[in-house]
Amino acid sequence: MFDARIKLLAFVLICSTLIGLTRAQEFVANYDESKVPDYTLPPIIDSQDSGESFQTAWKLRRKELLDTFSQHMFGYQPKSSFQLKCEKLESGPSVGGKALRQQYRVSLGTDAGSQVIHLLVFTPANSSGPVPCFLGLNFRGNHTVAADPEIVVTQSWSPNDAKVGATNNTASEAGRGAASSRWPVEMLVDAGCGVATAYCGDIDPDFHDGFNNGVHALFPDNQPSEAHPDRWGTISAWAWGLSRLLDCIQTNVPEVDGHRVAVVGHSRLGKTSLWAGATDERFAAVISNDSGCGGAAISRRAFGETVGRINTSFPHWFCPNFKQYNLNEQSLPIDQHQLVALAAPRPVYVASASEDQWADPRGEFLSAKLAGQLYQRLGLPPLAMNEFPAHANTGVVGTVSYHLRDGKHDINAYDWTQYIKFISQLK
Ligand code: GTR
Repeated sequence: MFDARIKLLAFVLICSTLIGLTRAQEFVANYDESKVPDYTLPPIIDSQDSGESFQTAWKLRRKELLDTFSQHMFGYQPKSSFQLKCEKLESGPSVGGKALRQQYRVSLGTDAGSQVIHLLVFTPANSSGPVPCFLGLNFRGNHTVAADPEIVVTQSWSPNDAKVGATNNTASEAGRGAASSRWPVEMLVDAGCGVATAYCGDIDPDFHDGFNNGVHALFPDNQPSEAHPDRWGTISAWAWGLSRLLDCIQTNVPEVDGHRVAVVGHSRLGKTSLWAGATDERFAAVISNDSGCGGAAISRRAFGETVGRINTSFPHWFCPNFKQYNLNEQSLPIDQHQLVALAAPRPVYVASASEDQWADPRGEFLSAKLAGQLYQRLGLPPLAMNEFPAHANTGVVGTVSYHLRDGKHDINAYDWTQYIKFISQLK
């Protein structure tokens, strides 16, 4: 009897140590370049053609890559129909009269339910015609983007965050303007650009509830499950939401040139902007800021945040199929240079920050560089930078753009200054 108990105890101890070791392995981030594993990247394209036939080959390959990214990583977006209504809630002067502020209510509906996204748009007050515009999601609600008291405080589920005065999963007035350093509206309108944004949580709340809430609820047939491990996770849902915002902008916002909208995002929302740009070619340009693992960083480098870690911390971001690649990046049928390449032939921007090792700046740079080789074969300029920059605040702005900003994981005036140069190439 005593012996059996000891055996059982030993068994339990061994099992928990093994589980613990596996977890620990997942959670220890490598920051040592010499420990990056050897890897072989899947090609962006195999075709040896040139000229017109290469353009055709890329169109076909693009479809194939989109399908593989959908199936193994982000999850397929719904194919069934839905209704969309875009109503203007209000408009007025903002930023001391320099900007026109507009707020729209974007209502989505299916037989299964409805969902409302609030869209906030700033355009220069004195523009003589439609302007190029940045469109990106924000982390904590439109009211955090600028201190303007007219901006609607989000009613959607909010993560508790003292910095923006959100408690009991509810946003509050205290958050007004809390993220304004990330959204330099005055600088953007002064440069002749528009900027449009919506709260990501209006589209899909950023927590794992088994894919029942947010826009997931509108499409029960497209819900990720054991039977359907290739259906949209939250990042794919956010990207789909960005396309719905573009629907609204293109049809209802004459101050914005709907053919010069650059999709932009920071961090998890930078992963989202890359996927939105890949799935929706109406976005005229694509910008990912510090997007890291699951964004622009090469997964096979397993530097900083890894596939296993991201799938453990954020089990709802990607489709269930992506979990097969936890601690198994070398088996991925895709890698992130191909995601950056999915923007081609449209201008694409990858940006990193020097202290943001978690997001693997060098891996982000490599993706931009490799994607640039595809652009070159399409007859466009490649990334005009061969090596990872030796110093921060170095970059190139062109069809394929990259910069390494000095400092932390963030999006700030330095980044936006480059994005203004970048968007100005859209004609
Ligand atoms: C981190 C996550 C990153 C990045 C970041 C963010 O916790 O590990 O992948 O997305 O959040 O969105 O700020």
